[in-house]
Amino acid sequence: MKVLDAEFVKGFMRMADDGWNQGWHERNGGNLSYRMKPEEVEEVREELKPGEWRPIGTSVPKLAGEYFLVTGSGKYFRNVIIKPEDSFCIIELDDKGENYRICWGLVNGGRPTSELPSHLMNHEVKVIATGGKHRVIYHAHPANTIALTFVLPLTDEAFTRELWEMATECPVVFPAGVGVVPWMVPGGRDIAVATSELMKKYDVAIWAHHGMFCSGEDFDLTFGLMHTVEKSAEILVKVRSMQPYKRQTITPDDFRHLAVDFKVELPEKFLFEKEL
Ligand code: 2HA
Ligand code: ZN
Repeated sequence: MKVLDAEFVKGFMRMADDGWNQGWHERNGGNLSYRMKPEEVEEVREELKPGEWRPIGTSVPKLAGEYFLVTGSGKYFRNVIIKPEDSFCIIELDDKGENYRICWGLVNGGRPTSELPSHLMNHEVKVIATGGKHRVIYHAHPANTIALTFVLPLTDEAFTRELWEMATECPVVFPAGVGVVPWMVPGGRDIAVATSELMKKYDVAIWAHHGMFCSGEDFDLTFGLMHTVEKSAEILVKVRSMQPYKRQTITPDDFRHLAVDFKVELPEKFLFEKEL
């Protein structure tokens, strides 16, 4: 089968285009990766033409030999649906998880996303944490979430609690909470290590003054997670723009009752007493 006819590739392209339409991908902002299933590799095998091995910039031994769909460095999400073979690629990892080679795509040259170390280290952590269920890692620049990194304390507790309070579905959609990475230079191993540490506990990591990473089982769940967090952030931005404090909100006991009815575990460390 042709790569562009495969269902998982169509899902990848649709998600990239959805992100573009949300306004989360100015210029070449953001990146997306998908860990392919063995049967999906076989489905498109006829079109795979391995190039030269190149270093990943970190080591992900648990992902040795795996194949990924990844957006290209410097490529625009806006162009994914009209120039797919120029905008993303399929890469294969070597048997140590230290090098990759491009097997399809990026026909006009280029390399995978500058955030490849963060993507692959997050994938590795999630393979272990979810027994291989999670396959999608998504990075975007949603404006409201970024805005909050200028006004809230840069702690997992502050962000989780505020985001949970702004929409009742939030604690059900991300019951483990969200992690926060302080400002760091993007693109390298250090920020990848910091992010993947948080991904051991959470499916969402917020990069201060930069954007967000989400992990999920499939394109719908991962896009939906980013969308839910960003919508909640938008509501908080609106509320804070009207007045500095909330008049009323969802209380710690409300969350405890919700947890029982919706059968989710909400860590007590996020249910502290605080000002509105
Ligand atoms: O330009 O978003 O973090 C791609 C990015 C880098
Ligand atoms: Zn970014």
